Amino acid sequence: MFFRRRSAKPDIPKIQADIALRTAKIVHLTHNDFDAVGADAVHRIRFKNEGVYTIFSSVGKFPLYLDILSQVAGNGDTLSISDLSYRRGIEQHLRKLKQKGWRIEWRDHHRWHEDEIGLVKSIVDLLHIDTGRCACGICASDMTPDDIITQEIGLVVCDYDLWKHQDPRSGVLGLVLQRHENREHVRDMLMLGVFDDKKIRSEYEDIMREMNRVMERTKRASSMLGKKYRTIVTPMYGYPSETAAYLRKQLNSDIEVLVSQSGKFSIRSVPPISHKIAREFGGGGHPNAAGGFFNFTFKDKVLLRFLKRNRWFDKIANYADTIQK
Ligand SMILES: [Mn+2]
Repeated sequence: MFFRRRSAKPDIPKIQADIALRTAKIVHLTHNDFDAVGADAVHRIRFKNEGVYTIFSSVGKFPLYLDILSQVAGNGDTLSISDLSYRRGIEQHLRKLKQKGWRIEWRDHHRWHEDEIGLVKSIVDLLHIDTGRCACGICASDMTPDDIITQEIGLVVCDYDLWKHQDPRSGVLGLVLQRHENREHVRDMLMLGVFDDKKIRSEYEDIMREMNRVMERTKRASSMLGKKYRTIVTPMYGYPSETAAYLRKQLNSDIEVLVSQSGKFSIRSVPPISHKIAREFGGGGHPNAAGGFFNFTFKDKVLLRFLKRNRWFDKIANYADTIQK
């Protein structure tokens, strides 16, 4: 299978019931990658007595989950948000959550505007943003500063999330967590201070084989565009981070844009301008890695699938060329 299985639609009534009937005192709403899984392990170590109910969310579904939560009474329990960044209009959900009796803590490492920080800070109980660390690292030093295991989890996750790649354990775990069904297993191992086992190994080897096929296929489909920057734009067949790194090495590009069938795209760049480019297309992120959204028509989708490119390819490459480093 070349196309990655799309995650199933969230079962909203079930999540609503789970939250309403929860015994856990902490609801942890987080992203769906390695950073989020590490942050969840930290939460579960810190709040082992209080109990943690976890929601792993894509960036796109974040407002939906806040909306679901804001319909349930908080009773003084804590909603802890991690590794998710500000979205326009999110303050309405936060206000409603406060009215419903939730304590809100938010830890993130994405880039926020000053006015966004001010706005959210005026509503939530705690907002901690640190762009120099991964979200898991922020949680570890905030929640369990004296715990040896969580400090090590933070180090391994930050090594991956901040693209340092010095610790061989981080590449393996980051990749294994591209399969969401591995999340609970890896998290439970992390909580024990275990970073490698038989299941993690065999998943890694299996994913490596699949990924090599995907990277070759992406390379064949890619277009080299741009004047100032060497910008590669290509359909996305999975593994965006690893594929972008592969394309950069193979084709000596400055910017890599991987576009999915829905119009969602993932961007990586050598010059620190990814977040600026993404912002132009309804997204955001970090200077060297970000994501956004093209408003695809039906024709755009057909062209992408069969011709491996459409009008948005030139649009984003041309826009990138207008940005200074
Ligand atoms: Mn992160």
